[in-house]
Amino acid sequence: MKTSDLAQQVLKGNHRAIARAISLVENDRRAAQAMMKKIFSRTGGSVIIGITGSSGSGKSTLADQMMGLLRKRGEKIGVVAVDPSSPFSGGAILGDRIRMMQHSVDPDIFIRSMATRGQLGGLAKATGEAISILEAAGKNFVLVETVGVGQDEVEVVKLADLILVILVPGAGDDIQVFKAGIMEIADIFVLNKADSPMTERTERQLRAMLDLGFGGKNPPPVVKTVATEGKGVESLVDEIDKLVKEKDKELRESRKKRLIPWMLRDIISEKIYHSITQSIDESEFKNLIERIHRREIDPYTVADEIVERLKKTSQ
Ligand SMILES: Nc1nc2c(ncn2[C@@H]2O[C@H](COP(=O)(O)OP(=O)(O)OP(=O)(O)O)[C@@H](O)[C@H]2O)c(=O)[nH]1
Ligand SMILES: [Mg+2]
Repeated sequence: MKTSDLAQQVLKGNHRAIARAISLVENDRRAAQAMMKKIFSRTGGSVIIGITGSSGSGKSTLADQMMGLLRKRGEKIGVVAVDPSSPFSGGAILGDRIRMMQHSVDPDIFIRSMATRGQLGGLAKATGEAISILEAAGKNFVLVETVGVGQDEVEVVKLADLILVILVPGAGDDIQVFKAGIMEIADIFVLNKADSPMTERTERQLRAMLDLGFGGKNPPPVVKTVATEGKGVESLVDEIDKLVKEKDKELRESRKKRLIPWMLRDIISEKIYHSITQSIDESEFKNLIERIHRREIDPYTVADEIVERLKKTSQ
């Protein structure tokens, strides 16, 4: 399919086209850019909800329940599940983890998993573009599920308009979430698995921590849920609605705007990188590496020369 046809189909909300477009973003940067150009004007209109928390905390189960409620309202939903540890993309392995979602067969819900591309920032870029594709495809809500550990993952979560941090009663490894700097960017705390006897204790600790951390300012709301039974999910969706309506209109705008310089820089450096790799052929590159290795020349001079040559050819 030509990129312009693909873009057309994405804009119509065709799920197969969305899937192909996301694969393009993951695997073929040049084609992806051509397509993104065609859909960009239709992006930026959805509510992006980041769902983060340690592995097994119930993110997928919760997302599934939220989808159920949002669907009843007639919302169209996209879900991106991000897996930083898996070298596979396209959902081969991660698919198992999200297959439990009962809504994966709903024609108005698109679910996709994405894995890291191995380079810092690569995951955030691909995820950001996947979100844009879902926005252009007319999804009102895009849920982004991520375990939230590691720099790359924190970047992914920052793509969201609204961030839910999922904690579970008595779990020591929630400290990981603290470390990653996720706590500071939470808009809503969800204490899931509230059917556990440890719930009250953890809730007390969490509220105490928030009172300290926010020094008098309103800390983010804490919502208790039992995702497996759907308990508390309605309150959670209410809180989300409230945030989206009130304080968040402005906040969302500024968050979205903050992403633009980041995105633009990224696209420019990608283009420059591409022209550099095009301007030297493989054998010359190998030769330069050999010479640097023998200390006949230094990499700084080589880099200067290549950039100079690039400037000349582009004039
Ligand atoms: N008791 C109880 N179990 C729950 C609750 N929510 C989820 N679970 C169970 O916890 C397990 C993990 O749930 P998932 O939704 O897969 O958790 P996740 O955070 O998406 O996990 P990863 O994607 O692997 O990081 C499953 O067996 C769920 O059935 C809850 O509120 N109470
Ligand atoms: Mg999951």
